[in-house]
Amino acid sequence: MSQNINLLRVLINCGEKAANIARVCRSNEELLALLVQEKTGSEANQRFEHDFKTLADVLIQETVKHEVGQLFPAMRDSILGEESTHFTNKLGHQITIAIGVTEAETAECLESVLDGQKTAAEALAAEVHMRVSIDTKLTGIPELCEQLDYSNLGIWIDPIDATAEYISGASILSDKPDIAAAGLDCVTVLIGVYERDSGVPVIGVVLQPFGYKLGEHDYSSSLYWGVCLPTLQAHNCSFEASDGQDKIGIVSGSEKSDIVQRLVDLDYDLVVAAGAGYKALKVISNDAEVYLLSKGSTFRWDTCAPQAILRALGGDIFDYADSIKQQLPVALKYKDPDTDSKECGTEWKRNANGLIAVRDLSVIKELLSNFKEN
Ligand code: 2IP
Ligand code: CA
Repeated sequence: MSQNINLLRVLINCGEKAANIARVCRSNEELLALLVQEKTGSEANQRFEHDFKTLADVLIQETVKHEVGQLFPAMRDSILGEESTHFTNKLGHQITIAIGVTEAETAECLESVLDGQKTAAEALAAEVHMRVSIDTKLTGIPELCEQLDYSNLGIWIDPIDATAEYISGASILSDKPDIAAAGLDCVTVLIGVYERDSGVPVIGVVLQPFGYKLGEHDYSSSLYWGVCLPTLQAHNCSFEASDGQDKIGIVSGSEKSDIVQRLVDLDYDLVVAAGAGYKALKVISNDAEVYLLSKGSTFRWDTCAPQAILRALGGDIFDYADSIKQQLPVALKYKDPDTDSKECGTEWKRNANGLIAVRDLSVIKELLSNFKEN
């Protein structure tokens, strides 16, 4: 069955459904109250052993798993994300977040997690079961090669990247017109497909659920996709090239000061922005030449999707420490670990050595020759 269904279209629709769920949690009064309780740490929040934002994350992750797993059964067990599906409600009951066959079943499951908040549970379930076909509004989505081996494909999902920005909601601009420093702009949904044998990311879908402001509390998504398969390279990211006047580097607010200084010495005009996905997206959109992170604070779900898009554009995301050590660009890979390391908790999921994301490969060459090991 999956031969006739286009995986990219399915992922685009899943991403938009994820964005809908993210938006609903901020526009539905009851759901927003749960998010805000979390922000203020009010007593009411103690009702949940897990925070509400984690519920939104898990729900999105499970929705994507459910939809892709149904259409592409060979991929079902290789759809991975950050969150576990187990929740404990205030009565101490363990509940597994599961997408039901019907909307009512999903609502019932959510209601037990949400401690009887029926309206909120129903609003979320309605989004989960909504039919989304945003792909039909888009042009240029390619047919994928028929011989795609789905059993060799895995998915990393970050349902809501930059969760702190998602909850706070406040927007803060940077001093560059097209780069936000913090807030809803920095929130992204990241869905990346990688080849399990080679570990190479091949399809990426990145959405900003709050990409376009339509009204005071009304937003629509901006959507970016890229495919970099051996026989097909395609994307929807044809942005104007930068004017070459400023060399912009984008970094985390927690980047080490000596790294920042090195970039400044290389004439980078540095911008601090929240969200690993957002920073990579700013490289995709030509607003920054490089996103450099010298430490291991991102995970596979943060990078798989934007890396696939960057590869479709001729760029890539590289392992920071390894590339410097070898004085060669070493791309991040997503190979499944052996059983032993899987048992070591989350460590194998971390991009432990930091990263360098570029759209133009000449940028990494210059960086490597100037970032020699101490
Ligand atoms: C986070 C989020 C943070 C980022 C961190 C990610 O993911 O993107 O913003 O830190 O690396 O893991 P920074 O903003 O300093 O780059 P999440 O919000 O999903 O935990
Ligand atoms: Ca993340």
